[in-house]
Amino acid sequence: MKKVTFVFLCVLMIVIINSCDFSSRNNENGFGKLQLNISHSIKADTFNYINEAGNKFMISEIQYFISDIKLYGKKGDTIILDKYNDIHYIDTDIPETFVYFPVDSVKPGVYDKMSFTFGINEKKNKSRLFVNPPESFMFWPEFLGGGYHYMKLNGKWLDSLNQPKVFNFHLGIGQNYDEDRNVVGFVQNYFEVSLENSSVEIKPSEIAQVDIVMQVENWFRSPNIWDFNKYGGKIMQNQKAISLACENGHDIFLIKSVKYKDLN
Ligand SMILES: [Cu+2]
Repeated sequence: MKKVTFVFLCVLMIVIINSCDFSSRNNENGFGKLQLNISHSIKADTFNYINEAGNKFMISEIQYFISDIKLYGKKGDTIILDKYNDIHYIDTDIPETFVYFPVDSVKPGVYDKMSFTFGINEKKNKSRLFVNPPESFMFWPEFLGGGYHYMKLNGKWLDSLNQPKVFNFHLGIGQNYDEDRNVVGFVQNYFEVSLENSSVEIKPSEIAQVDIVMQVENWFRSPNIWDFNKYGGKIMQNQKAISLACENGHDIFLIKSVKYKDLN
């Protein structure tokens, strides 16, 4: 019995030593990593902003998910950074969430383009995926399709009588309804954001730290001019509005700069 335990321990040690060796060799071998540092263009809680439809507005908070960062190589190869922390939550009230550091080791080289999913794709966006807050607070009601909000963008606008009104610009799974307002189907609204000028070089044993900004005003800009007086404060049960809002998401992120930091 003791002999068996001893042999087992020996095997275990070999496995551990080998795997440690492998991971350090991975770094030495010169794989790099990518990190996103996210900021937001708007100061919260002030009515300093006016959109293209002429609505004066303020933002109180933004909470959202981005997932599955993709890097597009020169030879048409695509890398998806989806090991373990493939879904990242960002909350304008929680500065620690502004840094997204996927664990994936990335082959060094110049990548032509970077993109990621805004929200969570249908395979992964299932109820009870997150058990702890703040992520769990993002749940999307079961009868509206379940899973999680892609984004909660909350604030107020001044209506046509100049009265402040609350808006919940919330994105997630949409619904199709029949004439009696029964849900007859669901619509996946997550989308891919391709970053402009997002050629990025991954250097051996270094972290490419990419600073990106969410240009919050762009949610209301193009191709669809967003008028809060037209769409109202709640859109979670309005697939038409959600889909127009998601179309506006194509240019919300801008790359500011790329810095490099030693991996070790
Ligand atoms: Cu909501």
